Amino acid sequence: MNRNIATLLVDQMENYGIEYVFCVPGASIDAITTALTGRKPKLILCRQESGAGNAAVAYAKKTGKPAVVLVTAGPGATNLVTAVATATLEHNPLIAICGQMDSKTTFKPSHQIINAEDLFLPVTRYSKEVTNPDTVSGTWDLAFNKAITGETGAVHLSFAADLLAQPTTLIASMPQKQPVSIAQNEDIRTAQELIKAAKSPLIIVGADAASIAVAESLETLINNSKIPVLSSFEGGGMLKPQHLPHFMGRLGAFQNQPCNEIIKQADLLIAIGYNIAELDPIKWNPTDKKLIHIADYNPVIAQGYRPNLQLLGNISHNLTALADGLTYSPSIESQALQQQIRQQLKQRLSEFTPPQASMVHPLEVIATIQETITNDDTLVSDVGSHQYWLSEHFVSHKPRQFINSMGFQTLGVSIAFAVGAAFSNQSRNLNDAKVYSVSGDGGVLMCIMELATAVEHQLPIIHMVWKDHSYNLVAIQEEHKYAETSAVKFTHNIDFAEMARSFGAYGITVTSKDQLKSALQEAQAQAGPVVIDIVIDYTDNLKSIVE
Ligand SMILES: Cc1ncc(C[n+]2csc(CCOP(=O)(O)OP(=O)(O)O)c2C)c(N)n1
Ligand SMILES: [Mg+2]
Repeated sequence: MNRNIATLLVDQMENYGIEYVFCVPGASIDAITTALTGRKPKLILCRQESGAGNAAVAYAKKTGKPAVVLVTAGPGATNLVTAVATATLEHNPLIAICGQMDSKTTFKPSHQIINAEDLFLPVTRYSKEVTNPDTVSGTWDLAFNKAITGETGAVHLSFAADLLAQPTTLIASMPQKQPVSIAQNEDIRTAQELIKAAKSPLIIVGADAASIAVAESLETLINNSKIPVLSSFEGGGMLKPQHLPHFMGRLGAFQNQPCNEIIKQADLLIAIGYNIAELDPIKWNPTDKKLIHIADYNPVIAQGYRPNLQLLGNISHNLTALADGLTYSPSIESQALQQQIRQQLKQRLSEFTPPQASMVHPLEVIATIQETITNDDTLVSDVGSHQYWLSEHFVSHKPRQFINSMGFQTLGVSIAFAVGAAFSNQSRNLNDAKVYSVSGDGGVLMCIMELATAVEHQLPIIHMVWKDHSYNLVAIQEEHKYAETSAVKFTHNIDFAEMARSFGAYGITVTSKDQLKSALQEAQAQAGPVVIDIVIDYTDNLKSIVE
């Protein structure tokens, strides 16, 4: 086949180390799918653009690297918008490539036309329809660098079908070395002085810090300072087991967590890689306490987040510098409070209303997952009440072991996230790693199509549907606000195990904790995906999550 602009684009992907192209095809991009044949980036055929997009989001959450999501013009592009917005708000790098209709027909009310550049503008770091062959490589370079630097996020490029088909002799560019910035020594010293002057400092770790490199430097900082640590929903897994005495749990969205007391008493907050989209800082810092911001970018300044000092640049490097030579211990009162909170965190794992007959309590599911999961495995959560249970109670010692969508809080990500996570394991040769995944009975139907992708690739995904016949997270908030609910109940029972079998996956139904234990063993023995339909008892949700 003749070399054309589509080939040039695939050369760009290959030069930049793109491993996966998650795709739903269409005539406007068939030149690219054709050009991908036999090339390094693996094309993964998905079943809906949101699924393709969310698989790429999960790949980025797991690896810190962008994948390409490739979709067709018009409805392909509009279907992709939510996943792209999720990536951008949650700071996950992603390259969205859309087809466009032939240039002679664009921007008239013609077949499948949409102005994709404008469509993606508010949900990306960069959005461009490329119209000139000479600018293909340069625009790719620019877009890719925007996706991977600073706050990181999604970028969008679209190409008209006739441009993609155009013959070319142009050569693809190579990635350039990125500048690495670090905080000034003077600022590091000021941060050390602020810590030494504090009685009860508190570290809050956010999603942007969740990497192995940062976890290692955080370990040194905690060794040298014994400062207690809280994490956001996406910033977990950062402490080793020996540092658990300093782990105060995760920030809940409803200010009812054991950690709230230590937040109240803190006189210095150290926010490390905190993405304010996860939980508005006004919820944990309404009185604007002393704050140190440690991240790779300047924060948006607003009530609750007015840093007295910013340590900008490479987080891991700056934390190591901060820990260097620092000897500090929080006040006796602060240490006593740490112990008290640890006690409460432990206690609440066993203090719950026993489940009704033929039902399982969320904490029983979490305890069973906790017993089963190994270090290289991933746990994915969808959005809903199950997400709060998992985020607040599942303990992990590996960054990004637990992934979920908390910034955009996109319902219906789980199975696509599980697919993306499973491919990220393949690319890192983690061939025995399983992906455990949880959704509600609402969200699962927003991503079930990607179970077909998981079956086709025989991905080792164990997906648990927590069936309560409602959109529970909405229901409990309505109950709290109005003492009644509306628009949240499902009246028809869906047999998710049977549904899984019809996809070619393995299906199991579970109505007790013991059954779940053996179901997980049975599931582990399968080569491909498994769906476990769990009848869940949500009696404790209102009390545990909201009140
Ligand atoms: C795309 C999208 N639509 C709607 C919502 C609002 N929402 C958040 S949680 C939720 C209910 C989830 O129900 P389910 O999946 O059954 O989980 P459960 O809360 O019952 O555990 C809804 C509708 C959202 N966050 N995202
Ligand atoms: Mg539900």
